[in-house]
Amino acid sequence: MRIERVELVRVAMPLVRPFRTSFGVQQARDVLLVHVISDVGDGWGESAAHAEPFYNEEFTESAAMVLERWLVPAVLDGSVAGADVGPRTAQVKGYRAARAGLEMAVLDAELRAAGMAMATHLGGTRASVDVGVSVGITPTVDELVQQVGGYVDDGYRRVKLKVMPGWDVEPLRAVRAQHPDLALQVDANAGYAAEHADLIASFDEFGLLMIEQPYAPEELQLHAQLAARMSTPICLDESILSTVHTATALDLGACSIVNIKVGRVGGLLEARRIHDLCLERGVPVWCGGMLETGIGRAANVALASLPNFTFPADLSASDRYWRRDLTEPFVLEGSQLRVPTGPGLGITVDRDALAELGAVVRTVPGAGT
Ligand code: NPG
Repeated sequence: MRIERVELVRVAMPLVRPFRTSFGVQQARDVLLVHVISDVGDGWGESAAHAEPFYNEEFTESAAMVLERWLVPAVLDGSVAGADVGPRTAQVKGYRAARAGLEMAVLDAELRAAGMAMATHLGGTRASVDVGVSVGITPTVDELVQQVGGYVDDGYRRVKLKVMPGWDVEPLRAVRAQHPDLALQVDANAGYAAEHADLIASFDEFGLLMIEQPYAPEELQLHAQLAARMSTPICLDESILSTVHTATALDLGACSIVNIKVGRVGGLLEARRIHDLCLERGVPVWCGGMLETGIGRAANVALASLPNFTFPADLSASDRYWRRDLTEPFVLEGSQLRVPTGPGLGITVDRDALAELGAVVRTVPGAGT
């Protein structure tokens, strides 16, 4: 296809409740969408970058700028397919969430034109995927127990708790006491350091599915030491940026489960390569979330339908995040989300919702270029 222009759509989406992690609190998402207009039709993508560079280096403003100046111009010449976005933009280092948004939009346009669903294109094998809910840090343990209870009542059968030094054993004990059989896991977002090893090892008593990213992304040796002394599996998120990072982490014994996020690894196609590598090595994976709108969620659900996505995904129903999503809402069925079957991402972007939320559009190439 030939890409005529790309719209970078920025929209502030208030969350239904604030989301606190070890690195900060979010009240709203500064969402960046990529809308590709081509000779075969259009396509949508979402960049997972957040307003601040607190999860990793990227942030919405930087993602938008890199898209406008380098990534989009790299796909404006000649014929281009989704699979070309990575190679064509390889000169740009990092900015994986920005690149992932562009690749998603090009793939969406290509597959819409071909009449093929994203899940089919990626090799998905499931019609619905198991999902869980990620619960942020709350002002009190009572509020946490109440929130978890509410989500369990909604149907979620797997809960992930955010932990950090000072917010771990006590909340875990309280939630476990109320839900002895719940599939429970924790995520530290790199909030711990070497001196916390004994404390983290004590989480074994809670029968967790896994502990996600206790230490800083580069601390592969520390993760390996922890993995060697714990019965609870270690899962890596922030450490895993590519297939190479995955192979290195596995070789070192730094993790036995991998969280795959489209934005963190630079796109759906690299996500699939990591999935394939882990499948070959007998390592289960699951799909992480970055509080996406229905656009990014549709891509995540398609990815999570691949066979080695063994653990429930961090993909909740639209109403866990938004009063009004930017697409038809994703609805919980049991503890699952249905994989869209329509062409491309299989969703329709709600332009009225975008307009009501005051979305700002920049077109590349802009007038006069
Ligand atoms: O349901 O999309 C979701 C959120 C899942 O907890 C979640 N994401 O570190 O995995 C994470 C975390 C996150 C949230 C990261 C906000 C960055 C910002």
